[in-house]
Amino acid sequence: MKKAKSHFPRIKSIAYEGPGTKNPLAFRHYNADEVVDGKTMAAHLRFSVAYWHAFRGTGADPFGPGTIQRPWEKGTDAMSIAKTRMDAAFEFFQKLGVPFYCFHDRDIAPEGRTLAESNRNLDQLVAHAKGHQKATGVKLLWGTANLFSNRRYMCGAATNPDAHVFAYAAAQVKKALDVTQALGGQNYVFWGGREGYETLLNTNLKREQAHLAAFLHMAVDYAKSIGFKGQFLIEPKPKEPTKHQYDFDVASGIAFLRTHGLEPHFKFNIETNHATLAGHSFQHEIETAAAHGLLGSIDANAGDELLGWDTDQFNTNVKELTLAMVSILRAGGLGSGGLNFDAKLRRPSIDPEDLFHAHIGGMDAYALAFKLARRILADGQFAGFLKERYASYDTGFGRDIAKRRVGFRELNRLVLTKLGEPTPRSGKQEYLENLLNTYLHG
Ligand code: XUL
Ligand code: CO
Repeated sequence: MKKAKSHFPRIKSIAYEGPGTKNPLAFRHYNADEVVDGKTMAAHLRFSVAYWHAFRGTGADPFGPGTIQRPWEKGTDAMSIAKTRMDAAFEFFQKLGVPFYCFHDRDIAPEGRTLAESNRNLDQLVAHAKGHQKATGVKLLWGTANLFSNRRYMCGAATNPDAHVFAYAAAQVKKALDVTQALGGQNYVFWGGREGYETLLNTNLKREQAHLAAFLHMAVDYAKSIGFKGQFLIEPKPKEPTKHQYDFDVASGIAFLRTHGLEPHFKFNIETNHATLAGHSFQHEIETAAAHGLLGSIDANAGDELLGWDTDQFNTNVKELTLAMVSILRAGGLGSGGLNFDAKLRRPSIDPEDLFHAHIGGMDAYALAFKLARRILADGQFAGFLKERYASYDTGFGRDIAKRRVGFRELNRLVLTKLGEPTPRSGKQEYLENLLNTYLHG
């Protein structure tokens, strides 16, 4: 590939300079090559840049068009702009030092007038991406299809009342799977932004959910037929853009997967801001998935406590991330998943340099959280507390309960003849919160 001109001429590769550095374009905690437990930090954290925000985000909101104008978005030919944009993207990935990126089909190549034309456009950009991946070593964490922007999907894709739209979506996902496989994508994500409803007056909820299940079974069958080995991921979100989305949260996702025999084929891609929109903490969603062996990947971002929508901000809340990392590490990590920055710049953050500040902040916050979580787990104080708290289930009648060896009759007899009234024990929440703070703030 010929050496193109730099799109970020003023920015050098971002280096690790340690916590003492005053350089805002350096890492203070993320040291990609540092080996921890036989693996580099890069391999532990598996950071990824989201193409749609970093390279398609314009800062547009419902009250005004985009504010972010990139120098590489020049010209009138959509295909050549797409290629130059991709050149800029890979320069960014490389300078930032992320091992992965993620995209929707329509992020990287413009949609054509027909599906065949869209596919041809995509093929050209996939060939371009292949060259860049080879030259830089940056890999595809996951691919996905945009089944929510085009007006044909206004009433859903797989849950559309019109089977014609279902068929179109199936054809689009077939291609997206081909493309993800061609680029060595390690996962494939289903986020059903419009798989839900606005009103039950026009919606057959049961049929729509059955159609969604049929769609996902078709995807599983097709992936098998082409030998795609990547992990399928469901990304739950309760609402937005639809009023009610079917993959509401991890718990309802598990029920859906089990009901329709899909559980062996899927794990969850958990997004921080989606968790909070569902009324959960980020850690709750991670723990719920982990409890079922279904923790797959993370869309790393944050909401705003005062706003009730998906603000997709970069997360610099070390406390929230430390708790999340404790749960992720306790679950054995993310496997083929990673930490994908599904996060965007604020509307007034218009400098190309802001892209670096945003990702550096997100990566450093996660790296610090990773280190703190490892210390918390190594010290074992919280684990010891938990073990003690449930110890009554480890022996005697408690163990019989856990092993389901006793029933109401036996326990009734036991309480009446031997146990009597239980002695309440403190939950020690304040003590534990203070203990957590000793790790966060010394
Ligand atoms: C939207 C969202 C999507 C998915 C991929 O809220 O998170 O960008 O991550 O379709
Ligand atoms: Co997401």
